[in-house]
Amino acid sequence: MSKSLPYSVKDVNYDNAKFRHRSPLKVLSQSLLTLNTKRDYASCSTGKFLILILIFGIACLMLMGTTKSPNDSPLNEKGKVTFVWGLRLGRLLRKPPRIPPRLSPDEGQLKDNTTNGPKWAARQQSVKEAFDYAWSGYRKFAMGYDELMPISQRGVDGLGGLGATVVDALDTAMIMGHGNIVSEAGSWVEAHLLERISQKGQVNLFETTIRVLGGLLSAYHLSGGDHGPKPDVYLNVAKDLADRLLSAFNSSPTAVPYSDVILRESTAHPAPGGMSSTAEVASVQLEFNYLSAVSGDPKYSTEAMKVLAHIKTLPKTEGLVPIYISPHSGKFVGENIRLGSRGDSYYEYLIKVWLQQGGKMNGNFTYLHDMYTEAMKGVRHLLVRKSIPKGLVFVGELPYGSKGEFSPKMDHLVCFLPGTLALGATKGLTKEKALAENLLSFEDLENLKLAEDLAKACFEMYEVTATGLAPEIAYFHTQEYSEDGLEGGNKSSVYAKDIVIKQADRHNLLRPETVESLFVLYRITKDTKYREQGWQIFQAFEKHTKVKSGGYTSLDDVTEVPPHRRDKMETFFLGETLKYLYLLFGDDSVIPLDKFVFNTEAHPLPIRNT
Ligand code: DMJ
Repeated sequence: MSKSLPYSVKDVNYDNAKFRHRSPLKVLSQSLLTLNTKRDYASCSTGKFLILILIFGIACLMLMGTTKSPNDSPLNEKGKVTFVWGLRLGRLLRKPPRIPPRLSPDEGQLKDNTTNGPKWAARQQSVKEAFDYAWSGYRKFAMGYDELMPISQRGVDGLGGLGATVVDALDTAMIMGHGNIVSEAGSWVEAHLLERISQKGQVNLFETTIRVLGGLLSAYHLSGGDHGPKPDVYLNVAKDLADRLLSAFNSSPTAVPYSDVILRESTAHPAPGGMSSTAEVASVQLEFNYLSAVSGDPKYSTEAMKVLAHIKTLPKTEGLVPIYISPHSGKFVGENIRLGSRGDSYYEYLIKVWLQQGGKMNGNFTYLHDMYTEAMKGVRHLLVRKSIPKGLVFVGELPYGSKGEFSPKMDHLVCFLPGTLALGATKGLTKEKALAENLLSFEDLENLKLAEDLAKACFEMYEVTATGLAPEIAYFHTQEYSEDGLEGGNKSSVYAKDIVIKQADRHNLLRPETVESLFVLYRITKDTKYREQGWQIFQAFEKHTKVKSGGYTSLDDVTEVPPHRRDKMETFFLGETLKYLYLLFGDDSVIPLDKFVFNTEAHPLPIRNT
């Protein structure tokens, strides 16, 4: 058993800076510095002295637990930019330091024979070992590269060269209580990342934000500094990175950022073709908001939230939006509507940003909840169908808009949706509690039902194949659409005829979306079938993707055994897939869903305490 980290499984309403002791005098002097009055401190006039007394009084009140103004939010209903999380007073708003409990999640679970039991503790331990195996392979052959190529036993920089696997894996290691990996990854960040950021060229705004910035911020929040560097190291790197990423917003003539940033120059430009992806521009807000909250600088949140406020004003199809948007005109481009690639996390962030900002307790973000509710209605009306012959509920696409033909194509990426729907329905509470407290509207119940139905289709995408692993894309047989001879290879599957897998779509990239949804649905419904399904998927990963010399690999074709292997371990296998599996088999009090939101790369960020 690894030594536990100073990570709290219960005490989640803190930012890690809160457990670094600061005396009231230091707090006051820091605030004076912030307000640029420190130079007058010794020789102030009576008037200035009274102002200082007043400031001191306010600071004391804040430190005694004064709540934050719900108006301190980046965009109010009228779209006026203000500020998130009470940031005008910056760090003054932090509560006094508290030492969190030091029990690691798995230690807690092994002792717990009631809710979880030794069976799940042992399975969780297997996931932890898999993470160790994945990390060791990466460290051995690819340390400092973005990704491991496990078959060729070398590294590759597919994401701009910021050591993306290191940062993506860091908070997973913290959550698992893997002290040695936290030390290795953390030390690498401290020694190399700032320099890399200042030297590297082109990166994608979205990928860098969700993986690297999100990973750093989550590490900052979760770390107590016992292993690896002090938490402020993560925050300082995050700020430097975000300052450069801001050029994507500042260079664009509209609220829609450019997609690519040249880090060393702090300049940005559009993607080839000029368009940005809707999901990309609308899935950076959780990270930029949290950075503003902890840095005390509103600029990150202000820029990022302008995107959502702008999208609010654009015409939509029953809440659904095309997958491309132009940074030049600020308008959507084309009519292609889908919840798979380029569309997915737009919908995810609508509800998660609303939750992050306090949900119902914070009226300034009601527009996000409204946009989400309308979009999910649109999904149920325009995109949900049933397959034949066995009636799996799936979400298809509208490549030519609502007047064009429906396509029964579903990317594996869409499998984030069951989890998001369930989370949006109960706001992270268990279904039992939400029902008992009468908190579920008609819409919530509909969405919860759809979540469970869709999770079944996602799981069956694994179950129908010979390897037990899902393809990247599946088509569903319907009255209008059928194609023979394209089955997954598991003849005993009841749904073998319902799911069509085309030759070009048979790869598996170790993606997390289905296990992500199984995790959320298990937390919310407490139905153990979701755990059993997750375990089945984990075993298939172990059987078919584990590489002898170290690490795990993507596959070329999930419908044949043994599957032909690709040569890449994606960063999200450590950042997301193994994290969600670990949490699925563990205690509910670890990263509780009513206290944290996971960014779209599974980096947990705390919900604003309203
Ligand atoms: C991750 O980088 C994120 O989850 C993103 O939103 C979608 N794709 C991958 C994982 O599949």
